[in-house]
Amino acid sequence: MVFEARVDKFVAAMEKTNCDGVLVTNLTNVYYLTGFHGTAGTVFISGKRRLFLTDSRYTLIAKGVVKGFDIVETRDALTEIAKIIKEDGLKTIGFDGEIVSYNFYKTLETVFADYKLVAMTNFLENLRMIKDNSEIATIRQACAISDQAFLDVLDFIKPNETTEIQVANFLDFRMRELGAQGPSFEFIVASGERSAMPHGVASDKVIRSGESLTMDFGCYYNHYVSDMTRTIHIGQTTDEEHAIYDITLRSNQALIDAVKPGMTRVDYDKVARDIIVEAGYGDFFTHGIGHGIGLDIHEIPYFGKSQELVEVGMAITDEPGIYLDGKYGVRIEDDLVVTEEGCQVLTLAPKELIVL
Ligand SMILES: [Mn+2]
Repeated sequence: MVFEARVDKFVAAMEKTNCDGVLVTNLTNVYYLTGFHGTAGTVFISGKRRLFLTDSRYTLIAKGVVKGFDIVETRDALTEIAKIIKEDGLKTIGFDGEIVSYNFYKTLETVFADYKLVAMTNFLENLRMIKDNSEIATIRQACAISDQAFLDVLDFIKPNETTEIQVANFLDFRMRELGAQGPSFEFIVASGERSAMPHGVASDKVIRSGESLTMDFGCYYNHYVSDMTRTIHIGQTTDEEHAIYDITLRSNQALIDAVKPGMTRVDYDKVARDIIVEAGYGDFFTHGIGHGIGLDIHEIPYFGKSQELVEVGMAITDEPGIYLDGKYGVRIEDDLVVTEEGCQVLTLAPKELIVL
């Protein structure tokens, strides 16, 4: 089964570290390892132990879902773990590195005072970065839901009437109707001058004829996200607007054409950025080209500076944009999965300039 295979990978990776036990408290990572979805779940894995700890609210759920672990009911998981492993002879314990609070760390130091503690930066995240076939199929379905919602919102928008928030709510509701669990982040719906803000979240502004409209949205489907952006125009368009759109689309497509395993992550950014720089708008593409997606809307890999490589099984975004302050902005974002041959595009909604 998929979760058992992940635990095996986890143990193999743990054996390459100097930790003889690892504590997992990030609930997304807990889900990845066990299939448990809830607000209280802690995993501890060592050579000898597979512990899953939760409180009484979740014991029944855990017994149904979590396989291959001893399920322990407690409201104080850390103390319970320390008690259980007392005689195991462990020396060094790793913990989920980047997401713990200072208070939590102080508690760790107290409860595990007899051990050396090691922050495991990106330990689980590195495993999560390469998606298996079932994960890719799930992300593909999340993207299909977003594609359909995009087509449907085109009929919903009434120029000079509909507000950005109404568009965001429509997208959210429509995706839920199509099987989504909910939105994967707070949608960016930015019209007119607001579209020059790369992250202009939906406001109560009315979308007017003659404006551009950027919609950056996505959903959770069976725990996995989609993340897509389309920019459309309402009513009259100018030649400049067409030109800016065309440059952004060429940048997005150039990257799709170039992606292959083994390219560096800095090149992944550069392929798309070069198109915009050569067109004279390099200063107006003010953010990174993309990020990993999966159980989280933003996860590794990130691009830009890293000489690390693009690998088969990564699910990543391709989202160039051009933002002209005081005028408008354009962003086109697709989700891709890296294959042996190159990549597959998971978001299939049309990208030619749509003018309503
Ligand atoms: Mn994105």
